[in-house]
Amino acid sequence: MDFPVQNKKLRRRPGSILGLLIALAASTALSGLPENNANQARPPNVVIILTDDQGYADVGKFGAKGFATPNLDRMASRGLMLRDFYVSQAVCSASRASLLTGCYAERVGIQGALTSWSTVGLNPDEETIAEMLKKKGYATGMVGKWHLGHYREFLPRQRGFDEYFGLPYSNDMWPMGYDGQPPAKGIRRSYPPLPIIEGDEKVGEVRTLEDQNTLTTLYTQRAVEFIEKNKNRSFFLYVAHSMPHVPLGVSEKFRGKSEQGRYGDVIMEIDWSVGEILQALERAGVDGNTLVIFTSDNGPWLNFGKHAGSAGPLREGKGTMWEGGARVPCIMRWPGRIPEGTESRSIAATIDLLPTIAAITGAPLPKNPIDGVNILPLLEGQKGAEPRGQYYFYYGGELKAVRMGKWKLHFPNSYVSYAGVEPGKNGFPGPYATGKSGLELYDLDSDIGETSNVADKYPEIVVRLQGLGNEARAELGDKLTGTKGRGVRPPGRAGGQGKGPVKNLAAGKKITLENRYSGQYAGRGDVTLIDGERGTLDHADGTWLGFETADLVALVDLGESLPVRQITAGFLEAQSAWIFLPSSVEIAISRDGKEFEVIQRVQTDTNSADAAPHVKDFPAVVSSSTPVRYIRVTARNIGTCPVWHQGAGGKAWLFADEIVVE
Ligand SMILES: [Ca+2]
Ligand SMILES: [Ca+2]
Repeated sequence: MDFPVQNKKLRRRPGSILGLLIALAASTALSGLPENNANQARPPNVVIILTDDQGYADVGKFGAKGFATPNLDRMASRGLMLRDFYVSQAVCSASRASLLTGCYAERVGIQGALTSWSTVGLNPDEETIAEMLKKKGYATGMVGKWHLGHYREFLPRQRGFDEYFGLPYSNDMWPMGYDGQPPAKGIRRSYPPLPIIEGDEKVGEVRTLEDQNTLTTLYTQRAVEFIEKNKNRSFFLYVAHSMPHVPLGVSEKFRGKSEQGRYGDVIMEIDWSVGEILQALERAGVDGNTLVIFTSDNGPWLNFGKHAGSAGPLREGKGTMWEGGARVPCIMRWPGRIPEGTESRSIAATIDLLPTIAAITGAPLPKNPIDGVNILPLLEGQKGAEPRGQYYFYYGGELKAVRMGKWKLHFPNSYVSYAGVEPGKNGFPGPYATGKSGLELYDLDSDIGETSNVADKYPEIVVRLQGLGNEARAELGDKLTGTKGRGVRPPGRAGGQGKGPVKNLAAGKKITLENRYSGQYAGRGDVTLIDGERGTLDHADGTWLGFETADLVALVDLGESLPVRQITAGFLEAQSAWIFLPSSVEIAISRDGKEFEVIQRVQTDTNSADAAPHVKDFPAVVSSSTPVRYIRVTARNIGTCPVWHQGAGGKAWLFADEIVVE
C-alpha cells in the first residue's frame, strides 16, 4: 500500500547510479509513519545483515581500533555477541551459499568467488532461507551483493526473494582498476561493466569510484523502504553490503571521519546503516518481534594493507581457514527473546542460521540433508548449551582443519598466506606468500592466535580429531586425500540442468579420436561426442572433452551407410577459462572410409569479442543423396592464447561436444 509502483519508472533504463539514488531518496521520504506495536503472535521477522571482508576485530566491541561502531556496539549490548562464529569458507560465494542453505559449501557445490564469466550458480534444487520462509507466507527481500550466479535462472527472485536490488557479484568485478582507472592498454578481456540489478533487470552500472561511494547509502534506503512496506506482515530481509570489499566506497557523510582512514570510514558508514535499519524496525513497531543478525562473509583481505580490515589477534585472513579467515564478528539481537548484553564462546556458524530460523518461525526444513544445527539455545542464553560441538574447515574442496570444543587440528596442507609479505598501498593489493601447515593442534582457549602447535603434547586429542576429519571426508570429500564425498551435490549450471538429450543418428555408434583429451575434462570418454547429450555452459560439468593445445580429429563410423541430412559439431567458447573456438572446422563424409568428401570448411574469427561463455555450432548440410557411413570432424586448436588475452602465450583449450548426425 505504501509504495504501489514507486520503482516501475526505474526499470529497463540503464543509467547512472546517482540517478537511482536521487529517485530512491524521493520515494523513501514518503514513508515511515509510526505505528503501534505489531501483533507479537505473528511469526517473527528476520533481518540478516552481511558485510563483505569485514574482519573479526572490525567492530568496536570486538576490538576495533581507529574507528567507532556505536550502533553495532549498542546492538551487542542489547543482544548477544557470538565470539566463536564461523563462515564455511573464507571467500564470498562459497560463504554465501552456506549462509542461505545451511550447508557446507562442499555439499552444495559452490566454491570460491564466482565471476561475471561463471556459468554455475546455486543449484535450484537447494532451498534458501527465503524459499523456506515463503512457505510460511513471509514477504522476502534482498538488497546488495548476491554472488550465487548471475544468470537470470540463479538470481534472487528465482531463489525465494520477492524483490531484489543490488550487484550480482563483487564490486571489483568491473572493467576498472582498484583506482577506478581503466586497465593497461592491449589487454582486452577484463570484466564487463558492473551491472546494478533491480528484480531481474539491469537498471544501471557502477562505472566510477563515485558510484562505489553511493552503494551503502543506496542499499540502506532500500532496506528501510522494505521494512516500512512490510511492517504489517512477517518478513525476511537479507542485506548483503558490497562494502568493505575493495575498491572501498564511502559517502560524503563519513569520508575522512575515522582515524584509521578510508577503511574505517567505510565501516562507520556500515555502522550507520545498521542504526538506520534498527531505527526503521522501531518506527515500524516491529522491533520486539524481529531477530536481527549481523555478520561478515569472511575475514579481512590483508594484502590490501590500509584498505583491509583486521582480524585482531587471529592468524591470517581471507582465503585461509586459519581463524583470521574463518572466524567473523557476529551479533544477534531480538528484544525479549535474546537476553541483553550476553556473549557466547560456543562454536556456531552461518550454516546454523537456516535451521535456527526454521525453529523460530515454524518453517519446515529443506528436503535435502543440511549441515546446520539449531542454535536457539545459544540465543536464549541457556546454561551449558553447546548445540554444535564441532566444525569442519574446508577451502576449495580441501579439508584444512577440524575443531572440537577448544581444539583445532590442521591437516597437512599449503595455503595462501599474508605472513612476511609487504601489503599493497593506496588501494592496490600486495603479493601473497605460500604457507605450509603440518598436522598441527591448537588450543583456542589459551592460544586464539594459533601460534603454538601442541600436537605432540596431546596425541589422543589428535587421534580424536583425525577421526572427525575422516567423517567429514566420507560425507563431503577432500581433495587433499583424494576422497570423494558421498553427500555432495552439484552446483546449478546455466543452460539447463538436464542438458536435454539431442537426437543423434551416431548415438551408440563407433568413434575414434586421433588426439588425446585432458584427463580432467574427459566427459564419459570418446563416446561423449556422440552420446546424444549436450553439455551445459559449464566446461567442468563432465559433459565436455577438453583438448589442451591439441586439435580434435574425430572419425565416426555409423556401422552402415545411412541417409544423412546434416552434421553439426558443437564447441564451447569460454575465454575467461582459456577456452577458445577452433580456428577452423572441417567436416568430411565417406562411404568407404578411404575417400572423403569435405562438405564444410569454416575459418573462425578467434578474435571475436564474445566474452560470455557460449556454445557455437558448426553445421554442415549433406547435399548429395548418397548414403554416408564415415564422418570425419577436424577442429584446429588455436594453440596459444592470443596477445590480447590475459593468458597471452599460454596453452589454449578446445572444448568439444557434440557431433550431431541427423
Ligand atoms: Ca568476501
Ligand atoms: Ca555429448
